[in-house]
Amino acid sequence: PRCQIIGAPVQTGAAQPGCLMGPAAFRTAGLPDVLTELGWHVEDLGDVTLPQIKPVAHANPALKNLAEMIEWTRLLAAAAYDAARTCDRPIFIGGDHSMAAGTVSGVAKHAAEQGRPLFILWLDAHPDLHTLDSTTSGNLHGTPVAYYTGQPGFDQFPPLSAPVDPRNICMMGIRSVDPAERQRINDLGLTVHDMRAIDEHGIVRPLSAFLDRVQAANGMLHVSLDVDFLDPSIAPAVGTTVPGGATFREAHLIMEMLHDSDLVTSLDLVELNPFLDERGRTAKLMTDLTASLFGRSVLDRMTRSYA
Ligand code: DIR
Ligand code: MN
Ligand code: MN
Ligand code: MN
Repeated sequence: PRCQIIGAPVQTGAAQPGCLMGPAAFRTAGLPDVLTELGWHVEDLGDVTLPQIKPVAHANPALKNLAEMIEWTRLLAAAAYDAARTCDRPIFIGGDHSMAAGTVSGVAKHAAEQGRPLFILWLDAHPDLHTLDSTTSGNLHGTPVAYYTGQPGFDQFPPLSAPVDPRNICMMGIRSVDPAERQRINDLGLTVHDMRAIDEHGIVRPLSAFLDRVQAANGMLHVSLDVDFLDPSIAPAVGTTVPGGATFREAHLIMEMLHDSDLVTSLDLVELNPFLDERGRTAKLMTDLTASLFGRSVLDRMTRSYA
């Protein structure tokens, strides 16, 4: 199988700088070599770079770096579309989560051309469901899900060729939701397993149910892994830590089940801020989680254990 790695040094969507260094940290942690050792043919396409751009005006005075997000979305959507057509499973190494406006809309275009529905597994403390009008922080990493599902108000952005159906989105790990996002979750019908639900039911049953839906629909599956999905005690290198996140084993089990399912067609690794890390600890954990998704296991397993 073939995998392409695309660096997205985006940090204009986050409140504090540092995600710019994310792609370099993933490479330093050995991500390409780890995947090669697992039998993948890996091609590192390097980093996408942003040209000089002019500011873009908006009625919401809180918005920060709107022009940058618009241009990143354009560039990353094109790169993601090409990668999804060319290889079996592109990995987009970030970069803050605003980059998912581009990566998801790009792979969505490819899925639509294949006549297959795109499903999203969003692993995050936050639903990132603000529109440009509802965000009060103005940090645009809180908005990609609203963009790629086609919510109103993104007229200055590249037009979506294939909006993602909100009912095909499953979120896990959620524990910080703003009022406007809470309302939108109810209105749009996303599946959201907050940390309360994971405490009560674990991750196996909800994830199996979602993977069964993807399989039954012959869907493509994009996984978007935000560092803050993980508990800050094991993953400190993120600007928006929220206590009570996923444990080491919960996170690995999700990745192992995703591998067993063989359904994943693209992956985002986002919000790593190496400036906040402890000797590469978070970069290494994110790399190890990716290895689990790409087939690293303790023993040979003869059966798919998630079903
Ligand atoms: C908060 C935090 N909901 C905001 N968002 C995110 O600023 O909109 N943090 N995505 O990672
Ligand atoms: Mn493909
Ligand atoms: Mn996020
Ligand atoms: Mn988050």
